[in-house]
Amino acid sequence: MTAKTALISFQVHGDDRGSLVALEDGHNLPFDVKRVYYIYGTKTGIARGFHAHRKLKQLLIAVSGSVTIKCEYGGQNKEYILDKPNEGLLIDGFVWREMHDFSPDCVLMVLADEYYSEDDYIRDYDIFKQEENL
Ligand code: T46
Repeated sequence: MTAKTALISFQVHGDDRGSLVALEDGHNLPFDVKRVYYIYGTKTGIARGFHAHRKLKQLLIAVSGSVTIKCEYGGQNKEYILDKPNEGLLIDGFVWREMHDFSPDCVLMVLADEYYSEDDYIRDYDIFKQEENL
């Protein structure tokens, strides 16, 4: 099975003032971006996600702080710690994802290849497993 999750590193333009990362469609992003959202102020002990998408491609970047992303697809379980503003996790489509262990300063920015649509979500784990095995 083709990998549906992958870490991508971005070039850092650094100088004595600090650092800058640029993300551009058709250059260093794995898809054209239609939507950006960000998750922040997550309370201690709270986990988010617990769903899959039918088609959506997303790139998750912890631009501040850290978060653990748990992914499941094709019988594989993968865990990624995002803690670098110059690193993104690509999640391509049919992957069960959970977000855990947000640091208090975590700002998780997500780039997506489609507009928000609740129809693309599978929020029931049993349905995810059933559809995955079709
Ligand atoms: C994902 C993980 C990584 C919108 O109105 N527009 C949006 O673009 C999004 C993403 C959400 N919403 C609304 C829907 C809910 O009423 O914001 C509320 C919270 O969304 P949700 O509970 O789905 O958030 P998370 O953190 O569980 O999941 C989010 C994304 O929804 C999801 O696509 O992969 O982050």
